[in-house]
Amino acid sequence: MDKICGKVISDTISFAEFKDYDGQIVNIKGYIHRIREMTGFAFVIVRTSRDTIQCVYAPEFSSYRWDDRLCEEACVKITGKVVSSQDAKGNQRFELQIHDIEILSLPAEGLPIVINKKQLDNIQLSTVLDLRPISMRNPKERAIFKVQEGIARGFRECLMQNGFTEIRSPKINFAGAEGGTNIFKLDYFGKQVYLAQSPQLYKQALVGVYQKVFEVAPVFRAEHHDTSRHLNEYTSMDFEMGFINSFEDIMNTEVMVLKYIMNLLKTEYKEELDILHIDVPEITEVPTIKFMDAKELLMKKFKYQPQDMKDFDPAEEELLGKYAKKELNSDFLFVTHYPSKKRPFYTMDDPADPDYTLSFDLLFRGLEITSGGQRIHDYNEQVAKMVKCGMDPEQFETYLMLHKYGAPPHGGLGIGLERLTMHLLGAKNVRETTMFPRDINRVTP
Ligand code: AMO
Repeated sequence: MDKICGKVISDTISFAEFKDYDGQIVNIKGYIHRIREMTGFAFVIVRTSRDTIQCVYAPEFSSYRWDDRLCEEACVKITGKVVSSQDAKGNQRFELQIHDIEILSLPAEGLPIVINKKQLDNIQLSTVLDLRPISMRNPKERAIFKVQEGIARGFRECLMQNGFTEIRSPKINFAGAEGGTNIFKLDYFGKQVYLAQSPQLYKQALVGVYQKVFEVAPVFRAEHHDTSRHLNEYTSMDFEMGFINSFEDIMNTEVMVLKYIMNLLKTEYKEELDILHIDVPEITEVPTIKFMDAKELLMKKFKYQPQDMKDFDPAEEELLGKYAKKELNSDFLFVTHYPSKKRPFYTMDDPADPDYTLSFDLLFRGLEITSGGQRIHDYNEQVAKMVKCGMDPEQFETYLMLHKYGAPPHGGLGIGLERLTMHLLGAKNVRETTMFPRDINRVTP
């Protein structure tokens, strides 16, 4: 009987390993990204998981005979010799002198768009999204989501290193956590349930178990409008921490996490940052401003007449972003103490002024990327707030177990991964930084 012992033997090397194999014969596997036929030789650019590798074919150093079936997007195994040289700036460059090409698979058809340029030129976003499985093969598109991987990885790594436990909350829920009309209703064997708007109720419950928890997972918002910053499904990076001294502990933890993420990107995602020309923000400290002071600033300094004194519109966020950059030299700005009427039922009111809350948003280059704050931990206080919000506490019996049976002072936040990526890249539409976006008009691919 054959047995599988988990020993993985690789017969190929990555481009990063080329420097260790200078002058040696190696194998690589990948897609043919481009073929450039020259007189007497040809460049075959091979796209591997993260790189594009220049391979050179010339009959003088290869007994291989060119196969006319070779074409773009053919999957191949290439055997060749690693050859190094220096470019004009003195940097070491590597290429592969082809000795043999084995065709592993051939595409059935030619691609409907050109993907082998540096970026997708003159292709509308809707087409890029319609063709995501292949448009993402373009090195620039691919880099976007590698950077996004780095952000989520940094969030997870940093919190794990700081004693947080990773949790999994259900996405089919008995009630909404965030209020509002943007909730998807679901028929669950004849019963009405809802798709999770956030892991809020569960991350709070689990503070009662693990004290510090986090989750990176999809959440659902039935957004009725088509905007450049709203998705119907997005990835929420949440954490919740117990035994806090004040809601500033949460903001400090977020700044620590953001510093970690930016540093990780700079060290391990340099290639992608270069491809995307990303300007990684320097974070030393993040300024804060109270909500009402921000409103006053908008009115006095920018002569902006707000429509809504309980929240910001996108233009106000943009102005605050400009103010933070120009006057405070920061890409980030915490706005704290939002009005009680605009924050969800679980938010703790400020004891010094109960019309406002111990909550905050974080703006990044003029866009809200985070909401967070301290939560109510006292049972009676939470029940009273629910009643005040017109909710039925009985419906939330399982949520209230936390409060009834003992909850520490606690709080947390949620960061929209796609929004953070969007403003890191300077993209105009959140769909550009969403692998397979779901919006009011799109559920495919
Ligand atoms: P909130 O509803 O403000 O707070 O969401 C937190 C963050 O999620 C992102 N976000 C979105 N991203 C894309 N499309 C959307 N439709 C969308 N809606 C929100 C934003 C936002 O800042 N439970 C609280 C968080 C907490 O207090 O812990 C919550 O979900 O970046």
